[in-house]
Amino acid sequence: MTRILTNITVILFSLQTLWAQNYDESKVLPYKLPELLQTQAREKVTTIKEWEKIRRPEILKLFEDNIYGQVPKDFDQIKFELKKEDKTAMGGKATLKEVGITVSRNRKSVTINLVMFVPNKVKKPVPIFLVINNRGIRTMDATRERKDGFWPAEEVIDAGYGIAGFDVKDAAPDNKTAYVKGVLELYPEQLKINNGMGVLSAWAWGASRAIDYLEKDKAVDAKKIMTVGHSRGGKASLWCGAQDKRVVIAISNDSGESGAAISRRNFGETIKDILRTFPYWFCKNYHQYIDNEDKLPVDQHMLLALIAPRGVYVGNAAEDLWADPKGQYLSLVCAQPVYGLYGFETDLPAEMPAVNERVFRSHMGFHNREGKHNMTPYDWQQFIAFANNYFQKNAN
Ligand code: GTR
Repeated sequence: MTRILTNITVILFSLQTLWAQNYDESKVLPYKLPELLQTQAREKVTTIKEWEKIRRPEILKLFEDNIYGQVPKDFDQIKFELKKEDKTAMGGKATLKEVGITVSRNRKSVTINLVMFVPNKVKKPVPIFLVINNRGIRTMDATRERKDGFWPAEEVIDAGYGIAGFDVKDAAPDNKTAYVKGVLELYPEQLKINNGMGVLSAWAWGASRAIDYLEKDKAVDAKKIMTVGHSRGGKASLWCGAQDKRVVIAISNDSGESGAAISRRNFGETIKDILRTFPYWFCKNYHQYIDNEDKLPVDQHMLLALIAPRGVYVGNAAEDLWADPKGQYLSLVCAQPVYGLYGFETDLPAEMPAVNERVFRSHMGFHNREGKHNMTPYDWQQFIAFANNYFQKNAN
């Protein structure tokens, strides 16, 4: 009986959320984005130096203090353990490595388990995609008996890239109460402050520790490490790319609210919706902006701008209106002035490209594929094409 009642409550609650949602473009209210190129002291930013020395650190701190919480950098020790290596994986075309990355601080430790494949028939170290994986270890089967389009390792290897990934739960379980069991055990003081590490910060931290390993692996080109994430993982991928300058391209897929989508646009998921279900993803201060987006000192275009002068990619699915593909496209368009400071291409069309038509510029890319919320081989084909284009245009 209680179960039935609970189920009814959940259904009513979901229906209420659905009804309350705006999916009508004509009902999008006008909004004003915070100034990207103006410092808190109201000085205009016109040079790379002013951006890098003043405005960029200001914006980074605003995201930390108001949305995601801190990403602590200090720890006592990091150890890499090669748990398994198979040079004959995928019928001989790739090498599999399974690496335990153990980080300790204050006598507590956490282990991030990395699964990776690198192609064998290559002369140089390879660029690699690092997936912040919210779909579980089963999507990254090391034996390759089970293949999953979410992590299409064979296709990535055939394209000449490496692919790696870790299950986000190694860094922080995706659960309202259990999220503290992981990285947060190393940094318990973070739980006591209003701008303390939320789960997205813990996942971004995990990705940075994976990069600590990848930088040391001779098979990997340390200057060509890309983060990839879907949805909540996409939010973490962008946040990681915003802070960790070793990420050469930050790729997000269907990242939506508090990812690539403009929060001030009342379309699809809102801050109120996301905090209702996932308060533990963010720092406590984010609650101030429920139904109060205009007070946010940043918006998500500024997160994308933090990734400059490196590459940023925003993938979408046309039926995933909850994640507001148009709001994600506008975010890219509005991040362009920072790319302009570096003299890069800033001529993204004002209108979002048609479904299945991608748009690539030297440092920014976007697509909106037909279909539903998911990360598919089609999305991966676009990531690979964008990476090919990026490395060709920005050869070092
Ligand atoms: C939804 C959440 C989105 C997105 C998604 C996912 O329920 O509201 O922001 O993160 O989950 O990760 O699949």
